[in-house]
Amino acid sequence: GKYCPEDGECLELEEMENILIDSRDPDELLDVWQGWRTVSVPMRKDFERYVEIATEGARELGFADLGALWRAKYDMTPDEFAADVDRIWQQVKPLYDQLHCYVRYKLAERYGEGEVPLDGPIPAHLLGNMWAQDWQHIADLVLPGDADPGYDLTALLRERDVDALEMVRVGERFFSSLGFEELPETFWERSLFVKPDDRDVVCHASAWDIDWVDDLRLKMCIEIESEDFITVHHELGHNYYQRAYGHLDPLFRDSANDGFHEALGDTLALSITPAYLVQLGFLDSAPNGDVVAMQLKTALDKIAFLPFGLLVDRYRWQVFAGEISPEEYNSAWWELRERYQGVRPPVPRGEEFFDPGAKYHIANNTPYTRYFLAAVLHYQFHRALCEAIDFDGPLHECSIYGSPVAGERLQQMMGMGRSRPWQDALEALTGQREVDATAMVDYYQPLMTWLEEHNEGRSCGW
Ligand code: X8Z
Ligand code: ZN
Repeated sequence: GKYCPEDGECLELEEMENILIDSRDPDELLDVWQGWRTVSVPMRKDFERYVEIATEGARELGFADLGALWRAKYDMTPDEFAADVDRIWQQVKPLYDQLHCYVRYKLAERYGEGEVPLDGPIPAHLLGNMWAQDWQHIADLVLPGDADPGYDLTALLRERDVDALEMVRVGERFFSSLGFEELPETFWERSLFVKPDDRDVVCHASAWDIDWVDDLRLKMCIEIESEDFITVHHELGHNYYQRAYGHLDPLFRDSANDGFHEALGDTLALSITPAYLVQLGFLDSAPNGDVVAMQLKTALDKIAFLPFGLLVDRYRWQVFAGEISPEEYNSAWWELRERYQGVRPPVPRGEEFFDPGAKYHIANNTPYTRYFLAAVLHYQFHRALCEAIDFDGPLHECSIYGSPVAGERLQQMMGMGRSRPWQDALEALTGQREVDATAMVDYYQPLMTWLEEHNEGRSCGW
């Protein structure tokens, strides 16, 4: 999709995303926010038809609807799975509520209480991301003036002239340091790392296993910035997982559940600590950064994501079950956005629009609860690996870089593919049989204490 403003050149999604990242002019933000949502208007009818066909297909296979089919892939009943997701959300919701409260105050300081009322949901175009799904790009507005994280990864990458290829090489070296075999030569020949200027491509990052042998590839339009550095690790996680289960029967060539696939690379990325950046040569010495500032920065990415990760499929489950009818496709979407995320559309969005379709995974029929699971799971993996290597210190300082012991643990789990219930795979890695958000909660304890202090006496919620 492209957005062609009346008085200017057409914009692609990546350009509009960069405006949301850089601009602090509410009118400009609103323009691209609305502009991108023109691409999904024509999807509305097709989506309705897709739901009909999907329901027919799911019923033929013996499921109530496509949502039940999706939820049936977790070694428990669809209802048990939905309840388990709720349980996990309740574990992390206090973190989100505190972050939301703090960020809303900061945005009101910047844009005024007229634009950001202190008792309501936050206008979705002010959060630095097209879907308000992660807020890392408004860190400059949100971090207290005296809080210094000690370093800025985007600046470090640019200062060192690290290019897209080198970012992937650094990611590969991390896996190698854990004992994983290097990527095949064909990976480097056949992957796409940089947005080509002679043709249109789907830039949404993905990782491929073309021949189920070793033709692994990454497809991504890498920009030189910290978010994409993390995403490179995320995608490589998919590739190394694919390789680890490649020897199994075709039916088992997948992750334990889809959340595991999404969590693998993110687990490694948690080890991109200041100490690791020193080892990499990106920093001369570990900066004496402020822990809370550092955590606030990552929380704007990881904690802010949680309700979005949950609601995308809450929405589709209800659509597929017929609980949301085509006449309410858009209003129901915004009700869920408000209920879970506490955000609202900056302008009225009636049924002439189809805003859910402006999110890749909805247009692309890709389930999304996997990202919610992964958002919690990768902290649980990280905690287990840090215990396995006898790391002594706070979780946010632990890096598994260079540890074959951690690599061996990961390999054991990944090599099981989906040949066992996911609970067995989780147990092999962590000793636990349930998704447990206490690792994430413990990780952010310093930030949580600080947020509670700062929000004291404020009215939170929406
Ligand atoms: O789609 C992705 C990955 C590819 S599996 C880049 N993610 C979700 C998104 O972009 O919405 C990663 C985080 C959530
Ligand atoms: Zn992924």
